[in-house]
Amino acid sequence: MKSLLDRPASTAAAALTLRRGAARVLIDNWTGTSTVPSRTLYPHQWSWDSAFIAIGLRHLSVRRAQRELESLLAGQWADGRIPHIVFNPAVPHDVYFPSPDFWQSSRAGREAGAPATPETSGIVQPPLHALAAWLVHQADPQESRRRGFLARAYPRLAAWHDYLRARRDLGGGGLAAVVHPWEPGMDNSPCWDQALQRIEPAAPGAFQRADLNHGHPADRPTDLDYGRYVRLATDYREAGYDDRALHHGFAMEDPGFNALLIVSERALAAMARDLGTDDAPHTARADELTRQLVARLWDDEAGLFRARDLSTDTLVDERSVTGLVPLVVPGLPHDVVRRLQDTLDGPHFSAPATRLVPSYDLTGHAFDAQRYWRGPAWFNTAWLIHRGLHTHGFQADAERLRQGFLAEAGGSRFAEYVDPTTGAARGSRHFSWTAALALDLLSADLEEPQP
Ligand code: 9WN
Repeated sequence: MKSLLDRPASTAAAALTLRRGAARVLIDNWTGTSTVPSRTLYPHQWSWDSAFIAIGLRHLSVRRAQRELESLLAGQWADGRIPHIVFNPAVPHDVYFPSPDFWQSSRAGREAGAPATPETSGIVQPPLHALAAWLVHQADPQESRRRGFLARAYPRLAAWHDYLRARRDLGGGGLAAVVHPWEPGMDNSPCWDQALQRIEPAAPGAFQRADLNHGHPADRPTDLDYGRYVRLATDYREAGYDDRALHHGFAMEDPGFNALLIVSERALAAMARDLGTDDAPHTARADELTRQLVARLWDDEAGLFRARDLSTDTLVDERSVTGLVPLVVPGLPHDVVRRLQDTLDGPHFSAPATRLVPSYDLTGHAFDAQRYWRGPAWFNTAWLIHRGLHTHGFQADAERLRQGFLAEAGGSRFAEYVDPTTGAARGSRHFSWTAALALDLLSADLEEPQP
């Protein structure tokens, strides 16, 4: 275990510069109660962003990291769901679409348990929160106990997982389904293309995009994608966000989403042990979810996990980084782990100009080096894969990815993502999770037991 100070002076100086830059981003993007993903493109609080951000913030301020998660939990619904956006009431409605007047959570979601305030969206994002809360706790267990952080967070996070189990097991095999392409966090991945073709888009005049005021059209989802996103969200809203009342037009078992559910279920087990309550139900659920993940989504021929389209009950024939994210799950069968590692190093994901992992198959028919989740390489998925490599003992690969991540995060001014064919920074800069996860990887050799 080396500390920053044990390293050669030039490396230590570079690390300090990077650390300062990352801290600056998180300070600038802090609103007083939480962190916006980007000051321009995303001016509210996002669910899985906040989990990634808290993981990095704990290295700057444990109190602030706790606050980040607690602000998000203030938007939790009584049915347990953690909404994908918690809106800042001070931000004008025309700055981000869809805004609170589209989701109408406090009115349309009242029966399902939406809070009266704050206003939120009605859909969810990947359940990384329990892992984030556990890592924040571990950063300073004494401070956490003094503030009762775990004792307050644990029942809320357990209720969140209960929601996913009770309302989102749409395939009946135990895995959680996502019902909107924004839910897996990889909005316009080619994995959703076929299923989205069955969705009648909302009329173009029925909504006004705000993302193109800041993002380049070549980087963003298309208008047709947005028409379908709006249609699906409108149908959900009109059903009162009640998963029992609506036959979801889009329903997928996503490997990345379920992998994060598993690591978070293990984190709940660790929290339960720490709090002196029964951890066995969480461990049993994590084990069962891991079995179902492999049984329902593993494609042995392709060497990665696939999304399952529940409308057709078939695996989606696309290779996406979401199919590699399950590497983060401890307790995967050994041969699955080895195949994932081979796939990472193979022609579909080994990019010429970045050590990060492209979001979609480099050789795939829909590959687009610039367009969001259709090719660009993202820092959050790289962090998850780094954690997976580390978990399964591939230390040399993990270290290579960590070094690449840190160099590219600093070199890109903490970009949202990079073009995997040129290495060029794309999307917004000073992006919060890029900065937060850089901070975490800078500290990675100073820690950390697995939950
Ligand atoms: C819709 C905030 C979010 C991320 C998602 C990313 C993008 C939103 C958008 O930005 O999605 O939720 O407007 O494009 O796809 O992963 O959480 O950073």
